[in-house]
Amino acid sequence: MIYKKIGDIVGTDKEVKAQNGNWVSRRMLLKADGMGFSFHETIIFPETETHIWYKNHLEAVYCVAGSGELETLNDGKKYLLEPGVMYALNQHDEHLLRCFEEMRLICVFNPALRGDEVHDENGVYPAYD
Ligand code: 9YT
Repeated sequence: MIYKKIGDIVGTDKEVKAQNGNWVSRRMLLKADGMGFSFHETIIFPETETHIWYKNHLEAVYCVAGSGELETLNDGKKYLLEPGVMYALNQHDEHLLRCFEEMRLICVFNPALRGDEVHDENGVYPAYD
């Protein structure tokens, strides 16, 4: 049984900050936990735009607070992000994530992240598996 509180993560090496300052990710379950996925709380800061392209991962995201917009780059479609919305990047969709009001997102990655990943210049996390 694994039991954690967000306060156990904040301020540790499992709280990872984006190099561009756009987000902070609190990684509550990681590869080492052996669940087959990782589970994060991500805070996205207002008035930011982040280029993301998870070529090596699938990600599902559930918005619990704040507001923003996701634009998929292959077709220019825009999706409103607000509490109660879930999106899944089932086709490794390259996108822009814009934040209007600070967002609190619950994110799941398959395969699980190792824990130290930050986006490269193309918004990609490396494949360690
Ligand atoms: C929504 C999203 O992918 N934001 C970037 C951070 C990522 N969720 C993470 O590493 O937790």
